[in-house]
Amino acid sequence: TNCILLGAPVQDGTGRLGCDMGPSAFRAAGIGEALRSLGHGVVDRGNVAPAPLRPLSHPNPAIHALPEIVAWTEVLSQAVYDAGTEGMPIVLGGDHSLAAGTLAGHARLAQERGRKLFVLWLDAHPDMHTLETTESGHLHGVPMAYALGLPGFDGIFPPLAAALSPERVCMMGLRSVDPAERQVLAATGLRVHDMRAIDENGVAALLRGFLDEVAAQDGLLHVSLDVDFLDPDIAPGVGTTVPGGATFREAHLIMEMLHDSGRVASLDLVELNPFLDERGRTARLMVDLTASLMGRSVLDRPTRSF
Ligand code: DIR
Ligand code: MN
Ligand code: MN
Ligand code: MN
Repeated sequence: TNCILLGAPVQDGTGRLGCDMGPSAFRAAGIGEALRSLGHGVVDRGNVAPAPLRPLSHPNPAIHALPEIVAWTEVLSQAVYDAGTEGMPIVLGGDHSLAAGTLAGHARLAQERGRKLFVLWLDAHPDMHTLETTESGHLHGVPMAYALGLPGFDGIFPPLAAALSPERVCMMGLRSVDPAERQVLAATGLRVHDMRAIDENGVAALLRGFLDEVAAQDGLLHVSLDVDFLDPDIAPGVGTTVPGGATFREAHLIMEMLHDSGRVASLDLVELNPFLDERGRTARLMVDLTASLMGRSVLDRPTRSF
């Protein structure tokens, strides 16, 4: 695979500083070497530069940094689109608001190829607020609502080539859902596997159901990995830790199964805050998970056909 690394030092979508150091930390933790050692081509395009700001406002007074996040959305949508025409975009975040841009870019790529875009969202949070419902006003809480084409983004965020279909989205790891998000999740009917579902069924059975569907529809799969999907004991380097997250082996198993599926077209690594990390430990874990996704395995084993 021709891996194209794009740094996205976005931090205005959260309530604290530090995510802008994420791309550097992923590089220092050896993401490029890890991919090369697996036989992949790696091109590091450096960090994407933010677009100029336009004045923008919204009646919801809680919202922070709307012009900044809209500008990132525009520039990242184009950068991911360009990278996707040449290889597999791997975006080094940056907070999760960057997914507004990457999902817009992937939607355009999939649309032009006549393929169906599927999204695996690995996160403690659904990030499903609209601009009207967000109470924190942190725009890392809205990218999924935007990508699904929920109302209220028109004329503020860039138009989508195609809205994501809810039945092509699978969320795993949820354990912090705001009331407004809970309503929307129930109404739109995406596949949602909270931590209780993982406890009861295990990640393998849940993920297999989704991957079977991706294969049946010959889909392109985008993976969005938020650091807070992981348990804070193994991944402390994030501003929004929530207890009771995915374990080391649950996370690696998901990545190993994703590799075997052969369906992953793009990856976002988000919410790493190196200022909160313990000597690069969370950055290294995210790099190791990426390596599992890209083919690192303990033993050779026959690939299950999905
Ligand atoms: C909360 C927390 N739902 C909010 N969101 C996220 O601010 O809207 N934390 N995404 O990582
Ligand atoms: Mn998130
Ligand atoms: Mn999160
Ligand atoms: Mn927040």
